[in-house]
Amino acid sequence: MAPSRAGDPCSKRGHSVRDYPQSGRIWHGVKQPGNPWYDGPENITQCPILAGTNFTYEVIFSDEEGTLWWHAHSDWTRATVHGAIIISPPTGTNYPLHIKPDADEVIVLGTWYKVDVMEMIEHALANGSFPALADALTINGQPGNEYDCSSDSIYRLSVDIGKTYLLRIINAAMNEELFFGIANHNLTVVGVDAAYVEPIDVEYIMITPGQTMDVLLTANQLSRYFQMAAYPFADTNSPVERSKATALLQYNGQDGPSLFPVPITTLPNYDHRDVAENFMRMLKSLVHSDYPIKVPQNVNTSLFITVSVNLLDCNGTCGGPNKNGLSASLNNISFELPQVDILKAYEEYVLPYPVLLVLAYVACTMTEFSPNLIISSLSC
Ligand SMILES: [Cu+2]
Repeated sequence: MAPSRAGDPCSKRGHSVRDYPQSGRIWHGVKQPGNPWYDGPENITQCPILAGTNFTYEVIFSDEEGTLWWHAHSDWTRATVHGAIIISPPTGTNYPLHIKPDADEVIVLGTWYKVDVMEMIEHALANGSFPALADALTINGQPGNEYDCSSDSIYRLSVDIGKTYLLRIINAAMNEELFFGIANHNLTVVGVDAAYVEPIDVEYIMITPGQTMDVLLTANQLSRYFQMAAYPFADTNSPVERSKATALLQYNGQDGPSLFPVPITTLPNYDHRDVAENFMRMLKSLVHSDYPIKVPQNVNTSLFITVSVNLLDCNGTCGGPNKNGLSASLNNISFELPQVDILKAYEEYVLPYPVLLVLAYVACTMTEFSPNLIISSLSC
């Protein structure tokens, strides 16, 4: 997607995803005030884009600055088409603090499946089982040299010594929280989800699915090649991906064999929970006069919200743990699409959209658990 300026509207044409009968596009993290009709989830805020047709979205940017992304949004179609949204500071202004990168680079971390992801998730939903694990993790579409036959197509990021690069890192993986780092290079995180944060210097980041991070990298080393890697963090008993995607940071004008890059040794074990938690605790919004943070000072009500994947007793017929079925919930209440057609109700009864959402919520909370309720909320 072409770079946008903060506050600009923008149009984008969304085509149906090839091979799938219907889809939508979501502008992940764009707040779109008063514009939910162009947000993307089909049958909630828009009709699906049918195969062979297209639909032009109007995307409204407000106070986002930095990196976001878009993706197909029908069940698991986001594993297929997705891309970066880059939002520059408004015309006439610049990045806050001392952020003056010499160049930008988008780094998309992803997952790759050999199976048809839509067939696979349909099977998992019907069966109450875990969805299949990815066949590979990827960095800008390439799995790297730790997978068979992938050395030739490894992703390479070329840099000049002495320059600073703004890496716009997007975790587009379906479910994996990922550690990411570059051998012998510190990273300075300056933005998360298109909002600036107090800069933090780290050896690696931990980025969750759907999240974006703007990270400064200074090319200050003397070898030719350095390994970069993405590796899952998962402190769970559920099946998890345990492979590693690799790529190369390569210095222009330096010599050295590419088969033996300086290896990355600082990534923690996949289940290193303290490390992941410490990293998340370090992230704080930037306090800056040009970017005021309006945090409410008085809290009237505390909300306790538990996000879970429950086990559903289905008399030994399901494919989850101990032949139970998996079912996602918020505070032990799962979601099922309401019988009311929200779009139609809006058109025919002209109820305000918030009222319809409340009605939909009431309808949903009255719904009993059923095995096919692992909905796309697991994704975004
Ligand atoms: Cu999303």
